[in-house]
Amino acid sequence: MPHKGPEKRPGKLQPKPVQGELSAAELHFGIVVSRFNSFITDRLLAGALDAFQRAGAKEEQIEVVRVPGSLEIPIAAKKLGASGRCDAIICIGCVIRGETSHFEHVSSEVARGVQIAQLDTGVPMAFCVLTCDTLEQAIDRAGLKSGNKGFDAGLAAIEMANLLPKLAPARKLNEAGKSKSRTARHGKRRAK
Ligand code: INI
Repeated sequence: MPHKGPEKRPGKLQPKPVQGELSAAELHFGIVVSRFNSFITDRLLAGALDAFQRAGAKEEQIEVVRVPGSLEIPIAAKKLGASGRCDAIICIGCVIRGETSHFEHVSSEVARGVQIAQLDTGVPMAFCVLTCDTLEQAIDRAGLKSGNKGFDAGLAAIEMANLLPKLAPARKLNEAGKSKSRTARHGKRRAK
């Protein structure tokens, strides 16, 4: 699946952007799915799997982990990220506003937890936890009027899995075939 190219602007610098391809070849993905509101989360999971399949992934490249509710997603995602098995992880949940403030606690903590998990592990985590006022809003985002957010998260996970290795520290081979860090190459210039 090719990216839509950037608009060409004559007379301006056009550096080539660094970005991840939408190919799942040779990658391993984790999907952490909450069982709470499974009517919605199962549809989001199907959307994510559809994105992986279209990008060429096979079943053995995908690990699905089930947790009771959205609050349990961050710890499972962090453990899975730390396992070193996954190039990217998708976090799927659905929080629907009720009559108490529970909604606020669950939705803010899961977002914070997933962000911490991806920064701590360095494994990109696509955030697919719907936070909706009504069940209808959730249904719309799980395959109806507003598309399937699981599919979108699948594409984000594939793109990030391909992007992050390109952002690793620059290395250059010396005559002996050994890699030399960018700092070593530019150290002399910086020291002036
Ligand atoms: N979990 C959800 O995933 N969605 C919700 O809407 C929700 N509400 O509203 O309560 C919810 N609660 C459970 C929570 O995520 C934990 O599983 C539970 O508190 C046990 O730790």
